[in-house]
Amino acid sequence: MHIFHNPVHSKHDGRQEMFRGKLVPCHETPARLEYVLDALRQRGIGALQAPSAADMDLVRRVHSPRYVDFLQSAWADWIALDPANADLDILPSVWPVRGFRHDISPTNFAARVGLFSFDSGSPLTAGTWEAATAGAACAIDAARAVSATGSPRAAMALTRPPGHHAGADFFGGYCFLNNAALAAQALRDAGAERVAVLDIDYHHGNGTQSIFYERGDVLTVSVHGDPSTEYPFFLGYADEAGQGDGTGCNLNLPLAAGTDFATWTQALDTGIDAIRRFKADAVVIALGVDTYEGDPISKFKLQSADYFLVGARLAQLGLPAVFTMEGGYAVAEVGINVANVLEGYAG
Ligand code: SP5
Ligand code: ZN
Repeated sequence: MHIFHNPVHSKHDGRQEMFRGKLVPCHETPARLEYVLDALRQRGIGALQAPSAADMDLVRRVHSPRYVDFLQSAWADWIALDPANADLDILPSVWPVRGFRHDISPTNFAARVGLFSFDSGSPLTAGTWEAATAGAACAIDAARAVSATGSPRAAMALTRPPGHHAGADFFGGYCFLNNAALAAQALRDAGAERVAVLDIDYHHGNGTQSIFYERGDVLTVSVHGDPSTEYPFFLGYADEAGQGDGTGCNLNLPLAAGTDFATWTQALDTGIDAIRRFKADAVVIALGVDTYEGDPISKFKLQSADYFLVGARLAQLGLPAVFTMEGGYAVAEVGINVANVLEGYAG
């Protein structure tokens, strides 16, 4: 398997995230990816390579140009507010909700941060743009690698920050550019007529769902913690089936907090069946390992050995596949669990 790893991921290194009135240390840290790289190297899994430059035209088709411009200049704009801001990360503190306008972009930078985000748990830092665009490049390169004739049938974008919570024009949930959506669009552009995104992170892939919600060419499937109690709370319910051309092309499989592997894997099989019925030509797997029993912010009960079986089940789809790296916060075990998925996948 070709693994495109982000060589500048550690430039995104948030100091703190807001949680219930307190600033707490970030869960989404550079160490997470280092553990995965170490595990893959130790076990001889995959061929690691750096990505080429990101195709910004593709990024600007999946995300809105004004959001991409916002992200690119955010740090400079933040410093322009006050040079002392260099020692602080950007966190939003005001948002346009129901009844507010979304069609304007206020001059005030702090307001614009709120226009393009949905939580205060996702610090935007000096190196976020560089890290996120290199991650987008990993996703696009991985998609193009599996699309090319005679090339590997599976590839991975091993990157952070993760992507599945990022929408066309918003960041949140530690995500800025939607790597899974970029991979799906790159697969479409390379000739796959129908693409499925299978999201197995603990949290609902709200960004990916919203990007493709009205499209019939991309099926989005997500298995996740029930949003009535679990983040991101405001999307991910079972009755969200897609709209317009996308009607019937979104499948949410929410599961109660506390779900174990036996029940989780039944939902995975339901998702896999839907992808088969959709007759997808290729699949993107948004791989979060925050389904692990030891994850500090999540509540499923998968054990490390279960991830071999997850990989094996995904391989049974028999489709060209792009894996993107999403969540997983039990830092030392993230490497073991991702390596187990890939080993199970390879058979
Ligand atoms: C990519 C991804 O997995 N994003 C998840 C974002 C979750 N953000 C909310 C985290 C809330 C942390 N709660 C800590 C509770 C500790 N008891
Ligand atoms: Zn997650």
